[in-house]
Amino acid sequence: MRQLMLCFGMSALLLTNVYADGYLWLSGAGEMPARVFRYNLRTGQIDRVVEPGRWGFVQSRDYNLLAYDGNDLYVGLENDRTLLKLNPYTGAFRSAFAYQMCNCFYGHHWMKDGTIHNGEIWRAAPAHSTSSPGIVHVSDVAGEPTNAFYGMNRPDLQPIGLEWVGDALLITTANGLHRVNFPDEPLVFGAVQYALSGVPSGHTLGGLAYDPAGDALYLASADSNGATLWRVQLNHDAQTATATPVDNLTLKGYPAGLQPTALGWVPARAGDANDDGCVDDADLLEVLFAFGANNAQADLNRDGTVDDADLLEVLFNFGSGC
Ligand SMILES: [Ca+2]
Ligand SMILES: [Ca+2]
Repeated sequence: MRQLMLCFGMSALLLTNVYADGYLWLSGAGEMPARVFRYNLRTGQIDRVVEPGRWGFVQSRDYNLLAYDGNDLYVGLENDRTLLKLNPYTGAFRSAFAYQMCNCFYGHHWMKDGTIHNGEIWRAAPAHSTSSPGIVHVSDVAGEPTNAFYGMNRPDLQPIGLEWVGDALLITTANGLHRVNFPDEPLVFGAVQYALSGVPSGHTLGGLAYDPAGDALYLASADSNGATLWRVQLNHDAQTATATPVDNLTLKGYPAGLQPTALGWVPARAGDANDDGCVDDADLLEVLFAFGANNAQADLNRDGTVDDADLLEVLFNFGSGC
């Protein structure tokens, strides 16, 4: 355990200021109804917990995060057509709409992670049963039916995490990371496994999220002791993936025993010291009250001190997002 802690500490040092600031929203499968959690890269804390079941929609044992489309954070229920649009910073409810899909999968898909790519919603959907192939479903962001879905030619692959990284569609299964291959025939694809190093073999792999501005791919995994957030470096030619720990999520407030089946990336707004998506008086006060201190919340440029530079970041962005 001590070695593990040292490892996290060292990697945190090495990776300081490497990340683009932002938030990784995590699902938490294993509770009924489930919650979703926001991990803040700047402060290194789980700083928001949302309970979608309180809004009166169908309760779910796993609210699978999809993605941020520039305005909303999309959250789906594990086994229902409803999609929720949330404030991407606070997680507050904004709206809900029906998620169209093929009737043949309704009630049987237990959908997991997802992403928005070229205006379409992609979701990982494990097989209906052990004898049928896994599915990745496609809809569009307005919920209009596309009736497009893709099977896999590998019944043994049960997708959990799903993310586009450039022109590569990646999925995780419980114990492997794969790149999807789209062959010529429609509705069927295959996958090639990448050799994944860094993640302990006892961990179940979960959601994937990609920050295009920082060119950073994130992965969540867990075992019975807790969950870990990783950054993954891909080598498509060598078909390898190297994971480096970003943080021990359970030490930061993510409950042990839950599975982070989905991960969603939302970039931070410059100058937003209190992480509510709006740069205003509250951010100014956050910086002023911490002036001169080593305070991660107010240290917007992550140089270890709250000073003029952080204050200017608030002032230059004042009013943004409000
Ligand atoms: Ca703010
Ligand atoms: Ca600073």
